[in-house]
Amino acid sequence: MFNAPHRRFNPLTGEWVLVSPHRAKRPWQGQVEKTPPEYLPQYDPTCYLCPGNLRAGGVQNPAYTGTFVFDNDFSALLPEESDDRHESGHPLLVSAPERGICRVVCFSPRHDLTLPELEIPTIESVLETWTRESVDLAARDFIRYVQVFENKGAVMGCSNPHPHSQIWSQSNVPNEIVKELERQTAYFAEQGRPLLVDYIQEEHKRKERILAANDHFTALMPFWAVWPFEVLVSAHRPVARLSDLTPAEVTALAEIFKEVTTRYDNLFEISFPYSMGFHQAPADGQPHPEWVLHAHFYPPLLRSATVRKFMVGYEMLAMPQRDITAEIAVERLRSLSGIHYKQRA
Ligand code: H2U
Ligand code: ZN
Repeated sequence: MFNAPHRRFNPLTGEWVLVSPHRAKRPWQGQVEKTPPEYLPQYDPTCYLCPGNLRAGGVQNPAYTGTFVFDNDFSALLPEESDDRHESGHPLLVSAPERGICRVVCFSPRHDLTLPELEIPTIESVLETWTRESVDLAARDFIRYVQVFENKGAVMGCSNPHPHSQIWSQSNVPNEIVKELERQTAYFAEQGRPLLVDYIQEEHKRKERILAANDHFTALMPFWAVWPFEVLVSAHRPVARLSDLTPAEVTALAEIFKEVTTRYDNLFEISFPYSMGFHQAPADGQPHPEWVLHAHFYPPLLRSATVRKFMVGYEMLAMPQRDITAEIAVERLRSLSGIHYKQRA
């Protein structure tokens, strides 16, 4: 049991988090306000993402029945090479061109069903769609990295409740992946084993931070978690990319996703907001034996459906900080039912 202020090291990024457990001695007392349940229709005629509807850019969606993928109408990146070059001539004014392709992936035609409410085969089809799109994008000669992610909930800036995710692929490896690549490469060179394979094995020995596990995947609250209910979902073997998963691993991953997101929703009996995304090895055609496919879930909520953690003040200026330890927070999630609250009602 950690009782005193301390730092924890994130071996994936090389960064530290400050933990202040003494500030959270009785973290779960006091009023926990319940928010009224949100009712969404199965089909919403005003939704940009529902089948058959017009999107914001004026394109009509097909009457899709499974997952549905389209190029983002407002892409942050563009595939065309540009001659808009800026050579400042000064080492303190550096820019570089960036090309890419952004897509949107709807999970299903149903406007009202989020990941935990989908059946396992439907979650598998979402995973298969992310995989197929990742392969398709990685095959472009100018793409070096494919980021699959879901922004869920208005509090995370998600623009539409229709369950969907995004894929941004780009010509350079982005910051977080650069850090993880450096750290995993260095660990593999020193130890001869992938960092996350060792980490997951160690966590299974200690059993303090495991949330859910099956033969192929583990969901846990990492020792170095920053967000109150942060979860890491990791493969058990060095799978470099989504496309390296076997069919059994896809099913196992779908089951873990359903379990993690069900417990999240059950925590405050709301559709739990988060940003979630996969970290795959860069799309550089290399084998990457050091890399272990994983997903990070970063939920913003702290104490209730309405009390969120803000990364402000000391955290913006110095380093991330948390009160409640990962060990206590994961116990909260572990103690919840594995059956979604809407299915129990
Ligand atoms: P959010 O995860 O932020 O809700 O993203 C939804 C994306 O969908 C956003 O990037 C795109 C937005 O550009 N979009 C379209 O491409 N067409 C639309 O008609 C609506 C939203
Ligand atoms: Zn919809």
